[in-house]
Amino acid sequence: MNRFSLGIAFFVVQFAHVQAHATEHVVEQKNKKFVVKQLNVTVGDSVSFKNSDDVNHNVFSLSDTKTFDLGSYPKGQARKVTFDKAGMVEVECAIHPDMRMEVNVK
Ligand SMILES: [Cu+2]
Repeated sequence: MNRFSLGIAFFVVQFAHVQAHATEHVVEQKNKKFVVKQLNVTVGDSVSFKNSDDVNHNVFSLSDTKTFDLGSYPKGQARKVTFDKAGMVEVECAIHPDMRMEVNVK
């Protein structure tokens, strides 16, 4: 094995390691609130936001760490976002301005 292929092999092993340990968290939206106010996750983890209310919710963030917009969706649906960078992410609902939570990515 030459130096180059050794480097590739090392990269693949590292990548597999990260993938194997990525966790999918679930945060429910219920009674017009995120059921968790603060969530600690590891870089590479994803969070699935599940709407358990009779009204539509939206999930978005304008944070520098992770900017996203999952759009609006009804009861029973869940949409997922992966956090690939460390930092604090404030998550909001565009329909209900009081709905907020923080994801702390470490
Ligand atoms: Cu909402």
